[in-house]
Amino acid sequence: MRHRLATVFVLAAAATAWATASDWSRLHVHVPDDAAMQRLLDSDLNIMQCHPGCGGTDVIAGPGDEFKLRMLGFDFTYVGPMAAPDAWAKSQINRTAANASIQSDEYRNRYFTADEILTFFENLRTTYPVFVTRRQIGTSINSEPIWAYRFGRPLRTGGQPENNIVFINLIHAREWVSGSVGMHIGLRAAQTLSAPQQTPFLPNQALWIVPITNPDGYRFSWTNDRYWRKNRRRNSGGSFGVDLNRNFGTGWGGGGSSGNQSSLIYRGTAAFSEPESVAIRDFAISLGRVGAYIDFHSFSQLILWPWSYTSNRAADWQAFDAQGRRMQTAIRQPWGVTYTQGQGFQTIYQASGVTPDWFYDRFRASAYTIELRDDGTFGFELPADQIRPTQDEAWAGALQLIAETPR
Ligand code: 0X9
Ligand code: ZN
Repeated sequence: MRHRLATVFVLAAAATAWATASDWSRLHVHVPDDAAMQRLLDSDLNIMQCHPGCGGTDVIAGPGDEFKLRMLGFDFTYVGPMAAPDAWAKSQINRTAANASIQSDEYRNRYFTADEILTFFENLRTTYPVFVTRRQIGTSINSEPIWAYRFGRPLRTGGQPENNIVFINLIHAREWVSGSVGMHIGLRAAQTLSAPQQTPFLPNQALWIVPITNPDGYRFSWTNDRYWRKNRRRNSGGSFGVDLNRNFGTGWGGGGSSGNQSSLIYRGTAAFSEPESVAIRDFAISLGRVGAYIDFHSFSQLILWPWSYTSNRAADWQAFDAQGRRMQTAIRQPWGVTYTQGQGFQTIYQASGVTPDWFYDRFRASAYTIELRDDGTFGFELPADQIRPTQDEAWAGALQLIAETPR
């Protein structure tokens, strides 16, 4: 009798697990041409990304999404189960208190919440007060401050104008390893500045890091939906979110962005309609000179340079190509992984209103999107044991760019 009860219990548990797993899946959708890709991107389906030569894209499919795909006329294959979007949040309910110490390796071994990331940066500021300062550059839709941290020697009045390098992290909420990379680069920058014989920084150079560009979205990806990408704007039609990386002014409104408010790549009502993009824009303009820029995303292991909104070559495309190769070589050093480099438009897909196009347009900065690990095996849910190598790769690439930015 006890046996039979146990069996019934196990079966019931298995049935529950199966029901949960079967509700969400990863599908590989066949995309025959650019028009079909735009159609998919204009829908409200949750797209993972198209990789070079993938001939399609993966979709995070919930209940009803397979039907939608069929209605839109797409063929697809089943790749595997996905966790429900709120499963992560549920698993965090009993999570123990934060340790955001900069002395421990914890930030290399697990993902940090928004509060932990900010505490980590505040710890950097109190530990290295001479070299690390901060500035509030704006406020999100949900009234959260957006911070930029400056890493550099103290400003000398009357000295040469600063040549600024700007890195931004977590513009896309679900790309969590971007936040881990921001912390690592911040710590390494502070450490090298306080050991002058090691520092790559010139006396008039400053590195600015925005640890969490999209704070509302990032918090939401922890509490409600692990696959959330956009900000948390309430759109006029009732849906939520503008893709901040389609909201910048250069090429705004073009291909590879969407006017559908429910789309993952919804561009907003106008260029710079969102407070988070305005924060980045006005902050950069206030700096006067920006020599280099990186926007850290995941995933696909890519180094992308302008333009992304057009297939036209940038005036400096040969310099980008050469520098991209040097960054690629640097990034390969720590773990032997090769990041593909090239112009954004041709290397992955057209995208209009992205941040590096604007930084290049406005400042003629050496402006990049770096897509961190992995190659799509785990995608946004990169296992924690890959945080450290990803951080090493990003720091290697950053060092190369910093060393090449004297102008
Ligand atoms: O689509 C994006 O915004 C970026 N990829 S992601 O999967 N992290 O969302 C890439 C933007 C860079 N440029 C081009 N797509 N050309
Ligand atoms: Zn992204």
